[in-house]
Amino acid sequence: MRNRSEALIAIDVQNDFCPGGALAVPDGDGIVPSVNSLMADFATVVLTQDWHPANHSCFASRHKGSRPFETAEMSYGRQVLWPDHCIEGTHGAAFHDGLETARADLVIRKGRNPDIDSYSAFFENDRSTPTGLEGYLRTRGIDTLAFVGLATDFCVCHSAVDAARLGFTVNVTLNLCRAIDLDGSLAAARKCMAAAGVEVR
Ligand code: VGL
Ligand code: ZN
Repeated sequence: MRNRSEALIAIDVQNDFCPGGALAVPDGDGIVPSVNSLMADFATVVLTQDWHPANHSCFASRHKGSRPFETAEMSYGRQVLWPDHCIEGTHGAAFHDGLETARADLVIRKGRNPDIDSYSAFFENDRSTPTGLEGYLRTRGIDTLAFVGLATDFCVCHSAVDAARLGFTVNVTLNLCRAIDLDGSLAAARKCMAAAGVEVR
């Protein structure tokens, strides 16, 4: 029986996060068949899409003398500088071809503000500007969220932790996620999720 109070949220299963993409996550595409199968267990399926304007301030290319994967101090705190990725409307920003997007009830795009990155599906990286996803879920009576997707240690982790902070019951299925793992970021993400009360399985 599909429980109407539960939603599956698949984070950023996009070409740029898959092998060959601009910010490829090792084996990112390996999760696609299992994510598709899992959709059948949920009454509500939400897909997120990292969807940046070409001049986004999280791109190392916008910071003179900086290289991808270095960090920079932003108005909202320290931020990793990324290779240009998921630029709105490009092939890299499109969902992986194998993902069953037709099944989605909602597609939410994030990272639209050129001045603030947005790892989380709920809040931009200032941790306070909402995307509107919380309202969508609450008005539909959804209180339990299952997260899968890319990347474990950035967008999945931030989304899951924010969801828990907002009072949702949250789980993350690690074998349906893949990580970037930058300087121990995967271990840090696991700790952060556990501390926030996210069930990591
Ligand atoms: C992501 C880095 C930059 C992600 C998005 O989806 O985890 N990571 N933008
Ligand atoms: Zn991004």
